[in-house]
Amino acid sequence: MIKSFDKPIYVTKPFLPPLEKFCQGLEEIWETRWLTNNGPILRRFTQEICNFFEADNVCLFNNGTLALQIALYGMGISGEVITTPFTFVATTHALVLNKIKPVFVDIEPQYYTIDPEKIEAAITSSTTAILAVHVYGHPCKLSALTDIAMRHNVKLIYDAAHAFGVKVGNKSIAHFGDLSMFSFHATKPFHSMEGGVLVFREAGLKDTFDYLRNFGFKNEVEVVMPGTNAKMNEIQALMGIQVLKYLKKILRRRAVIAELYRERLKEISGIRLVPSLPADIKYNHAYMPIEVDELEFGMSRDELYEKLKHYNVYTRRYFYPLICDYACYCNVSVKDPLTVARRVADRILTLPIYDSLPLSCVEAICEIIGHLHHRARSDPFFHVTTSRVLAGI
Ligand code: T4K
Repeated sequence: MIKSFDKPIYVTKPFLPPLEKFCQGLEEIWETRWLTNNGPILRRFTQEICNFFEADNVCLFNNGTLALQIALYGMGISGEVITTPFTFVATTHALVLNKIKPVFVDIEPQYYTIDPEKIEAAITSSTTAILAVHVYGHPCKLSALTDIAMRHNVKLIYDAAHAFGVKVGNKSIAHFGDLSMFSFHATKPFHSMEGGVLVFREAGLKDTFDYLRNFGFKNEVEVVMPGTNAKMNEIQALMGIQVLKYLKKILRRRAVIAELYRERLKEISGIRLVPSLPADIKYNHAYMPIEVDELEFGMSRDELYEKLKHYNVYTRRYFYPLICDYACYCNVSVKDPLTVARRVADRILTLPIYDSLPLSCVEAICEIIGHLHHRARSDPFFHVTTSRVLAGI
């Protein structure tokens, strides 16, 4: 008898530092009464992030979306930008809110990152940049993208929201392209509750980003450009400092969980796992994506998603629908047929993964998936009940 979980298992659960340690940190804030506006804890956190990335050009923000929006604005990106439709909607919003036209091209089928072969055909005289996404933390095709960006003299910007802690060789992934944005949202392996950071090549952009996140102030009396308020506060910075201490442990644990999923799911027909990343990549296991092949598995991705809820397992369909299919973007003309992106968006499911997820739960989730597969293949009434559930009957 396959049992359901007593409590819901969500796709993620944020790591939290020991409460007493966090309270000790709060005492400093209570003493200084410095809550935001480039306080001492933010300055300390910024230094730690510089050390982490081994980079000088770093600027922290109150979330990743504003960081990306400001990056595009501060770099003067305009016209058209070639990007992926298989991402979180914030990637495209950051372009459109800057009055930039997103030009969607397809993804590659292995790791779901933008397909370099599709980019060149989409470049026009209005193209100013490529905005690629290290989706799920999978590194994009870095050298192919660098080559295209250089040959066409366009900027190469990475939405690295998922990729904190990812390394290529011994180098942080932040060292590729002109700029990378990492999200520190609560749902990420590393977080500061909300937050984000830009890591960039051109030192001259540092002042611009600092001004833009703080109303354009250069000093008390000079406003040098129109800016917004995108500052990280002291409590976010405190959370960031404390979570950073545990990063290695968090990533090690996620690797163990992912390995167990892979081991248990590899034999289930109709479940496709992402191929292991090349040996020189240090991966962060930010997500646990699988593809569901309806014919082989015996039920569709949506049926599986619904059925798992009956067992108290709340997976997510990151990233379905494709961005270009959202109501607010369906008027954007898309020339690429997006064959791979469409297939993947219809089949993708991200399973629960977080450092505190017990291995016994991973075993149980895989057992439930195996059981559902078996029933879908052998029980003639299974699909009838599932379609009633999907139709809300
Ligand atoms: N670019 C990309 C490629 C991104 O994926 C994102 C964000 C961004 C840019 C923008 O970065 P930020 O501005 O967010 O820094 C979540 C996150 O809010 C979002 O950060 C993330 N990507 C996106 C992929 O996922 P939702 O609406 O799906 O999350 P939500 O609230 O449904 O949370 C998922 C599950 O996590 C919940 O069912 C339970 C658990 N959870 C969540 C929160 C917030 C907790 O246990 N505790 C929590 O505090 O967007």
